[in-house]
Amino acid sequence: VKHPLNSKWTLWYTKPQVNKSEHWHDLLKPVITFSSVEEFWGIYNSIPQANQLPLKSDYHLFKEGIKPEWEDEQNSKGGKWQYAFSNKRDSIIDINDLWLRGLLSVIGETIEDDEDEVNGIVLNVRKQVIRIGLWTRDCDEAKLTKIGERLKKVLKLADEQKIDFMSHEASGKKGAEPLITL
Ligand code: M7G
Repeated sequence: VKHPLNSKWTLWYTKPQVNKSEHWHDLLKPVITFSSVEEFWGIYNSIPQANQLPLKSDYHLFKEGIKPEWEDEQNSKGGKWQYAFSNKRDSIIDINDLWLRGLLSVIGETIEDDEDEVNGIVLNVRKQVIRIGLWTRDCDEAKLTKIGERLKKVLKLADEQKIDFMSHEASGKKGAEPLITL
């Protein structure tokens, strides 16, 4: 028996850039699409854990049909709630556990009510930081605040561990300030 998910989800992977001639679009590839709880666990158990990923790589889990790119028309008016874990400051945080809780909240669609506002979730593995970003469809402040509050609970963040929301449009600009901080 398979337990169907409400939506189909595609896992994407960005491999690290080895030389400057490789572009974003060459490095980002869909891995697999799934639509049940059992398929999710099968995939989760057969891919590298968050803490096993190489530096400069990303995981992206997005609704089927939405590319994990700003340019996708379902992302272009939205943005992301993001938390950046510093390897030094947050060394006690279990990133595997955190990423798994993020994944489950997205495929279970428990972060939002019936709003279809969450497009996907992203893990960026970088030298100094690991970032988790929850991508939304719009920049509606009332909806975003609710989503951000739930994300903090899902990630078990303390009050002083701040998450920022930035629209994709603003992210591209130098010195842009987050729209909301929670
Ligand atoms: P990043 O992975 O968000 O942060 O973006 P990083 O600087 O810590 O690695 C790295 C680079 O990847 C950006 O400067 C872009 O060149 C490229 N990139 C990332 N994203 C999410 C996109 C995207 O959605 N579209 C395009 N065209 N390029 C992107």
